[in-house]
Amino acid sequence: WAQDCLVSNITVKQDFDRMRYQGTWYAVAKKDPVGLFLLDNIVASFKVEEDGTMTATALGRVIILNNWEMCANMFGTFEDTEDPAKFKMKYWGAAAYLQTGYDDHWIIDTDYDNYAIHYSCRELDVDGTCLDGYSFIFSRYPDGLRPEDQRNVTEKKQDICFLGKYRRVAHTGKM
Ligand code: ODT
Repeated sequence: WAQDCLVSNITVKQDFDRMRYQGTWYAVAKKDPVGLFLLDNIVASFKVEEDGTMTATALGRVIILNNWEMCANMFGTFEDTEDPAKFKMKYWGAAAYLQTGYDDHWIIDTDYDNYAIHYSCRELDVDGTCLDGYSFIFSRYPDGLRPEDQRNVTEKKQDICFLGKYRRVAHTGKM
């Protein structure tokens, strides 16, 4: 079995349930995109609004402009697609100098109660692989994944062709 790393072949969570996904998720690992933005102490909180739209806020330490370090307060709304686990995320910051954007937002896998694997490819290469993308490994607990979830998460990192490209995201509690 040879892995082709085509973005179009990446599988996502079956029957994704946005209601169960709500609440707080701690980023414990991240594969950065080109022009990385969120550094560490990244906490995302998802919510389903009354009309069914999924929204989220994210806090995290960022470096903006010339080494200005600060805590970013970010907002996102998620547009549905025909796949319940694939969204388009429109995002912006509480302050104008923070990053704005419109990214793919795929939930590769989650058990809702412990771990989640997020994926976003920003730029496709001519061969259909991902030229620039990022991914978050989320845990319901700030100190990391449960040992019993680690094997599955490693498998999924490989499935999305990002294995070996993650760094640990620290939660120092100092923000
Ligand atoms: O950090 C980077 O280098 C790229 C990521 C920038 C997107 C941050 C926008 C967050 C908007 C609020 C939504 C929170 C949901 C977070 C879930 C996964 C990460 C996009």
